[in-house]
Amino acid sequence: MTTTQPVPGDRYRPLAFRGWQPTSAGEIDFAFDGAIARIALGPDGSVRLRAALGDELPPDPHEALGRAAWRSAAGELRENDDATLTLWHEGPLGSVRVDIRPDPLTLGIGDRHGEPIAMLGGLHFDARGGARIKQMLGPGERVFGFGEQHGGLDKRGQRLLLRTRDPALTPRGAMYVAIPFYLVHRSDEATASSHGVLLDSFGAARFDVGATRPDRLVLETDGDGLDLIVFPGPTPADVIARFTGRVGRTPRPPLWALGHHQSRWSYANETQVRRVAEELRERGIPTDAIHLDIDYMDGYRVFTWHPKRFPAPAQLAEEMRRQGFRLVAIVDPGVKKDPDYEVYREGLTRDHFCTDRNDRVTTLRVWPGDSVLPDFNRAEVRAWWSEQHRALLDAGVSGIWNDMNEPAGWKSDLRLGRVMLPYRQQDLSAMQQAPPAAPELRVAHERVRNLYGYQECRATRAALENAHPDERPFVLSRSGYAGIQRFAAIWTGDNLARWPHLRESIPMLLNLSLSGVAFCGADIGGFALSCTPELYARWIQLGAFYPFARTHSMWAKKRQEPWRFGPEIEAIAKAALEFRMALMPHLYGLFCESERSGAPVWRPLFYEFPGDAEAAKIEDQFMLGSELMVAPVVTRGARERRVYLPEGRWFAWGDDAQYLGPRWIRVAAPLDSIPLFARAGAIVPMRGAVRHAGEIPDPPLRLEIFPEAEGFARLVEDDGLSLAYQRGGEATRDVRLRAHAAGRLRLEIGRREGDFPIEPRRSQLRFHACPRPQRVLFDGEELGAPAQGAAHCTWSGGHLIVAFEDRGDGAVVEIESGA
Ligand code: MIG
Repeated sequence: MTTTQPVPGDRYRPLAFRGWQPTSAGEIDFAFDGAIARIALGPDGSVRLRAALGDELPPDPHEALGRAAWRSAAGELRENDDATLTLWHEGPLGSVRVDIRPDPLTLGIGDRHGEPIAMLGGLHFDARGGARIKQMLGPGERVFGFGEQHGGLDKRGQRLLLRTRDPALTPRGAMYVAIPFYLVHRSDEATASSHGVLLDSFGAARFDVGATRPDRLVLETDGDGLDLIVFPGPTPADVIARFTGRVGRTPRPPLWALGHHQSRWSYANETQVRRVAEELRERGIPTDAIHLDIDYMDGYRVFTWHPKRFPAPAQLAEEMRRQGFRLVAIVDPGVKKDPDYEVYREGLTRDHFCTDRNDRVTTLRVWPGDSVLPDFNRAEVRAWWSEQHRALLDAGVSGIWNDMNEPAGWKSDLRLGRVMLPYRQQDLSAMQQAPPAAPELRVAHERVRNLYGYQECRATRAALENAHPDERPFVLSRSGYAGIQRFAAIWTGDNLARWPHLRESIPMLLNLSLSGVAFCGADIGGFALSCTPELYARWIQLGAFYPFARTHSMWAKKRQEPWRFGPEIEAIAKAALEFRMALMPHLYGLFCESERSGAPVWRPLFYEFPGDAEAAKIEDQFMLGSELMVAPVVTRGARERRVYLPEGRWFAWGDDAQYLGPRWIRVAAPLDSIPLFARAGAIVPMRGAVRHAGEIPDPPLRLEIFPEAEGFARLVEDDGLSLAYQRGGEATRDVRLRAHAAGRLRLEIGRREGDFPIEPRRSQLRFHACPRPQRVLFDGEELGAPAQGAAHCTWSGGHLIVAFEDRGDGAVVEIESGA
């Protein structure tokens, strides 16, 4: 028997192997001296490895997390002559093969043809049950994901700590969100393949991503052993579909939540809210929501309204609603320690707050002064917290913004109007979480810290569901864990109004997207420090494409509404947001797709072009779905930029200039423009710009068509607000582009499926780069110039527009240009 030699001075000790045996569920258990491990295969071809000190694994955490239970697939097992084992599974959802060496435990994971996927080994434990394991990294492999992180797109060469934390304006170290998931991608001509790894650890986790040894990725937990799942690909889309199948996907948001949100710390009274609303409408700047930061509360007591600043919140919300604005209110987890405050009193009586080892309720200094923290890991605490939201929801607040939920606090007070003091992270390591009645269930805060915001958002989402059972909730969160997308959108916290932060928002949001969080965004214009006009222009141009688009800023800086930077910048901001509103059918379709498959809305180039090694390096361009590519300007003073175009034909948005990739090009990017490209074959559903989700666009629908031999789009329409779509209340239509012989183009619009009625309306098709046609046929009938009621077409400047009476029926358009 061989044992791994301990590294001198290493806190981890090697494992002495005892034996293995299959379980009745088709898993394999491995016994070591003082430790146990289990390998299980999932029906989708994923491989789970759990290990812990002792002779029993801790209970599966799915219930605590509200996830679906893990089901092991019945794998086939073979014992080989050399004392190794082969475990495999083949099924409709996925296939995998694992070659296992029991001593020392090593897993070689491969696909069903034996092509290697991942190699893991070197399992060690420290005395407290923290585990360490290593994954081999091949020379061409890049490592993405890890949720919300500073730095570039590819994390190879870095050391990362995943522990939820308020980095307090220092762009370094652990962040608010901890998602211990990564995607390994290899792209070279011969083999492009991806796989993903989730280290399901609720306490701090460490990753050495080839920093110490370039060919090793070292994973470490702080306790509770190891629970790791490898998700096979081969494409990035396959990996993310499997990963989100496990941890959950982004439910379809209400349409209004996809509009622009205007926020500031704080619109601190009703007059300010009214004024900003009025001005947004007067100036015609599209916006759907206004956020209320902490000053709406009475002495920062959560679930209260300040009696002077917000004397009539219900009336305000109602007024806002009439103008097409929703209100989103901030909620912090810290409950003011104040014996006259109902939420505190009740929570205390019911033992709902986190306590220390001596059963004393833990206090933390936050906005209201000394505060206590609800223990969201307990279902009864979550239910109680949900109920508290009535004070806000009854008044007509539509969405909840969960801040400070890492949880964060400090020792010195920060007040509005005073100098900003440096934050200090309170040391919460001694905090215990569990009902005092059941001391054996207590868990040290550090062991479950990363779940704090996740569980809070779970309660918040339930609050909205309870109040409006047939509406889609909107929750925004600063902290989160793997699967947070089931409950909340994520914004990336306090950034600075500086160019590097604009630039960095791209890889940060792309990695969050790859980590399952489709609905994400950064504060447009930067949170802290004052923004320059040029930076704001570039930021709102990019931010208009963020899945979650919110302008937000801190009190100690110049105001940041779109008109604060002069008329030229205001016009740029307005145009950017109008474009977002016009693009909404496309954006919405992407969210619908994400709900179904987990596919991110924002995608790095390699996601769509997995075999393109150059694409894998690009971190200042991104795909918005699979058809559009955005190449924002993120450099001060730049009025042009280099753009990488992967394989295929591309159209520049605006002038329809065509390029053949793969190649680098240089494009002009004056201050009022952001380079955007459509892939040939793209069918991009758009509509007329509106100022908010409640307005009726004109035209209601226009398909932007970029001709190619083949193209496909799925149009999804529903009421944008309720859950009726889950009961058939949506209309989907497949649109296909088929170019036959040269000079002939055919577009087929499928019949509507689903129950959502499409009221008769004038929809449009716009064919780009289209030579003057000789004939245009609509359902076989030749079209002429505009005529009342019937379909008609107009051609000018290389665009052919077909307008038709759209009742959701199928249609075929044929264009003959006789070339
Ligand atoms: O201690 O609520 O990231 O968006 O404006 C700061 C005030 C607390 C931090 C959030 C920020 C919010 C601010 N909050």
